[in-house]
Amino acid sequence: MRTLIKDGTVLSPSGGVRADVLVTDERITAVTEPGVVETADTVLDATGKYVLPGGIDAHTHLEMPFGGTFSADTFETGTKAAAWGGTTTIIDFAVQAKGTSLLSTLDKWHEKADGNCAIDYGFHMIVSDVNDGTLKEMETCVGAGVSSFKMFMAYPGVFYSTDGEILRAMRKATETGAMIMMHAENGIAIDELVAAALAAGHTDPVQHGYTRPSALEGEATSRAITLARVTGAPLYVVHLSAAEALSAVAEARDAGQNVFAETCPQYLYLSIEDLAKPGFEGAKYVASPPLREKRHQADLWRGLRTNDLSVVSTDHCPFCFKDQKELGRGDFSKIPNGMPGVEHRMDLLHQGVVAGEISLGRWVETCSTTPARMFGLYPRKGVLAPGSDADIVIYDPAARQTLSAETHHMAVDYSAYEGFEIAGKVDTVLSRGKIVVSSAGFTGSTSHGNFLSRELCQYLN
Ligand code: DUC
Ligand code: ZN
Ligand code: ZN
Ligand code: ZN
Repeated sequence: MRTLIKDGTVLSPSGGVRADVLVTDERITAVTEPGVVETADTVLDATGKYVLPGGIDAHTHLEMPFGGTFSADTFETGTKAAAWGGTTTIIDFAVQAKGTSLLSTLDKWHEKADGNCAIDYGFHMIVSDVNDGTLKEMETCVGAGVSSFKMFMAYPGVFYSTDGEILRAMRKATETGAMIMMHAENGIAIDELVAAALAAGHTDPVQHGYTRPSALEGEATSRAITLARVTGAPLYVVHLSAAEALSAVAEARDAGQNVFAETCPQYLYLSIEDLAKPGFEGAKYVASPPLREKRHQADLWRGLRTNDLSVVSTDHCPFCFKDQKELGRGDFSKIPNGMPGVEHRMDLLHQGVVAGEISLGRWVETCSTTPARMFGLYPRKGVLAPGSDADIVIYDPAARQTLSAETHHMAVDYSAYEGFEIAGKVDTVLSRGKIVVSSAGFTGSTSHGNFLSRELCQYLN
């Protein structure tokens, strides 16, 4: 079965060229000058459109347990929504509960995901219980294709690890070549600020932002970088939101340390003003780290241009406004932490291209090529080249759309981007050669996605 995508502008980190892409079964078999291959079983005309490697969202939480509830998207609904938005790979987080093993956690996540994904998927592992057994199991995880481990400097009593525990896990990461991913917020200090706010009767959603100041993200990021330097471990700072944290990352990178960071669309486009919306509306925007003052946004865009921010992921972690965010009415600290976004990352970052914040090349690089290399999936994913999986997005920059909960495909009852006008829209999506989204709608299947056993990060000095 051959599919020819002809007359489009093929994008890569170095920009765009007019080219045709030939797909044979699940792989790309040729990228040629226009017209070289004359016909195929299916011919897709991409005139006036971009042809790019499918998006890779390296940070999602599907069916994630949180305080007695679960994030609202299942692997089925979440991966379908991702496909609608031009994302053809996700890396989701398996969550170790305290007192359980990493390998039983991994089994559990395979049970949830296997056979239920519309696109290919991998896992990171959240380590919340550092002990000799866990450290040993990290090696087995790496062998099983789970080569990155998230730790938390926030949430004391739940996911939090002490500096000593982080140090031990980092040593193991150095030994195995695995990546340590860090939620860098000073949770000990934050918990004091939260308790003080509640004691003073401050219960509204905006308090979530006030009690998690950007300085405490900067402090934790610097500390994580220091621990990584002492141990030699590669470090990837997840969901970076604050200028102070970005400065720390930039300084470490300038010094040649293996430190990387991602940001998320919500930190580029939304702010604490959304958290401060009247009534309980702000609960829709509760995520950690919190939405910041607008002044941080220009720094984050600059970080994307300079590669101090290498990746854009969504931290997709949706909770319904009506029945889940409600848990925190009257106590902001009980609002489930997370926002929906897996469907809109490619569109929102394309807006950054339209606005002149980033180039077309950086759009593809931060949303596909770099996540593939960062997490050991390249060149199978993240590039349109012979031999690569035919995960391909045809994107129409001339189309227009308005984001809304009425039309999105995520299983959540609100949109964080309600009413946003977007220049550009996904036209057609192929996952391993199969057309899964087109003008005919979703034509994939939720048993199509394969588990991706990942190699190590491909950027280490
Ligand atoms: N961190 C995440 O990465 N996702 C959801 C909540 C959190 O604290
Ligand atoms: Zn986090
Ligand atoms: Zn997350
Ligand atoms: Zn719901």
